[in-house]
Amino acid sequence: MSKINAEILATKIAKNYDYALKLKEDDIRSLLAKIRYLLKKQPLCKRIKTGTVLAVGDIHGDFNMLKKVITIFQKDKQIDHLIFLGDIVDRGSKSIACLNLIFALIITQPDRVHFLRGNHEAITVNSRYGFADDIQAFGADENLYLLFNYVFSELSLTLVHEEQKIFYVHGGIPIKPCLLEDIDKLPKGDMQLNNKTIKQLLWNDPKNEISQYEYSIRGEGIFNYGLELVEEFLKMNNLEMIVRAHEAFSDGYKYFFEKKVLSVFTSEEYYEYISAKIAFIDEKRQIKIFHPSDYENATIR
Ligand SMILES: [Mn+2]
Repeated sequence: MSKINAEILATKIAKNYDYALKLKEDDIRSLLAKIRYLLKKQPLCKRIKTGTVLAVGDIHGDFNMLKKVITIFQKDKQIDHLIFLGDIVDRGSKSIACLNLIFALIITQPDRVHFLRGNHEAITVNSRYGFADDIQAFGADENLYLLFNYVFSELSLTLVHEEQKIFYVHGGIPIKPCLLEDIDKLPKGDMQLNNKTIKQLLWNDPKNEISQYEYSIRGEGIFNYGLELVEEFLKMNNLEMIVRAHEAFSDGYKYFFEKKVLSVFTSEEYYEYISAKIAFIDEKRQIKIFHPSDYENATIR
């Protein structure tokens, strides 16, 4: 274990977000050791019983947007849970700082801050889209890069909010309908997304024009899912809705299947044509969707 106290470091970052930009390799290793310890105890399908949620889509290294989101979460006493739907790294300029900040929040408020795994939290993807280069530019070696990816492989894949009856996930549902208990039985530590179900939870997309499923142009083992498949999954798990991320719509969000699926996207740095959005969802599934700079004008959508 590192000599640096992760709790003290996390508290410092939670008070001054920009401190996440200044961490040394030993600081990062200390945060990672603590996070690894916390994640070991977490199931792959996390459950929360009640409380309001702020749902955040892909961040992709957009540190300024992440700071806006976290400022809202810290200020507004109405928000109980902050759920990151994955894809924190790659594409944008500050993947490492984004992770430092999110990890610090998890360490200081483990019951309120949730980080679900995205398809970019996998070594097969982040070796190619920026994160591996960021680690190299930071001056760290392969070992730190592997440690990050090991931690990613321990992240929860999904979260179920029992009162809202909402299933939170990065991509969506697998084509073979599964129970929440089946998700808990999936293997932890799958760094390369070798498991077919894990890959589909993180990669699949909803598509209005189909009812069951079809192959996706994204690649092998990835599918688009339709309304019938969604309804079957929701029914067998006593759920009402899916909230996911993974797709960059220009409005920053999109509903599918008469609002049974909501997609949100929260990164702008790499995507000039996108207006980032986050979603505030109360216990009764009333949803406000807004830009992180425009919280005052948040409206029900
Ligand atoms: Mn994605």
